[in-house]
Amino acid sequence: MDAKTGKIIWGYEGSTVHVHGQAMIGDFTDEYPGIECYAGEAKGGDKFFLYNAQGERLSDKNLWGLSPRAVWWDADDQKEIYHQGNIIEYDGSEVMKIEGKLLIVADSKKICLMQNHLYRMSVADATMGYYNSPQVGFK
Ligand SMILES: [Ca+2]
Repeated sequence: MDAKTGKIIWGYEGSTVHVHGQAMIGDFTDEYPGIECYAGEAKGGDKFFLYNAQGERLSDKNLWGLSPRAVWWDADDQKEIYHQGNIIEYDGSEVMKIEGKLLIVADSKKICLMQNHLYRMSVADATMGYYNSPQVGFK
């Protein structure tokens, strides 16, 4: 959607039953500029959707279930995917299985996420209803 005009730029043209509210967005690969977005159907639907920012459908497969989480894990510019206790790269390779507490020192720095207005507002929003991963206003 064009944020300035409200005009729909691209979307899924087919019918759906119930697209699950726990979709996931993030920049997972530099193969496509910008963010990718992923969602799946629940409650009798069986479709899955993975799109790039240009509206090209990259997959119709169930890649990460209905509630994957986008996370910055290894301090590079792309996010990784948290799914069922595992950190996974976009290409499906496993980064790590999460067991107990971890301390990982990054070799790059980002600003404190709570200093980013969009992220701070997303955290506030996430505490008021269905949880969705906070996003930042920068890449
Ligand atoms: Ca990308």
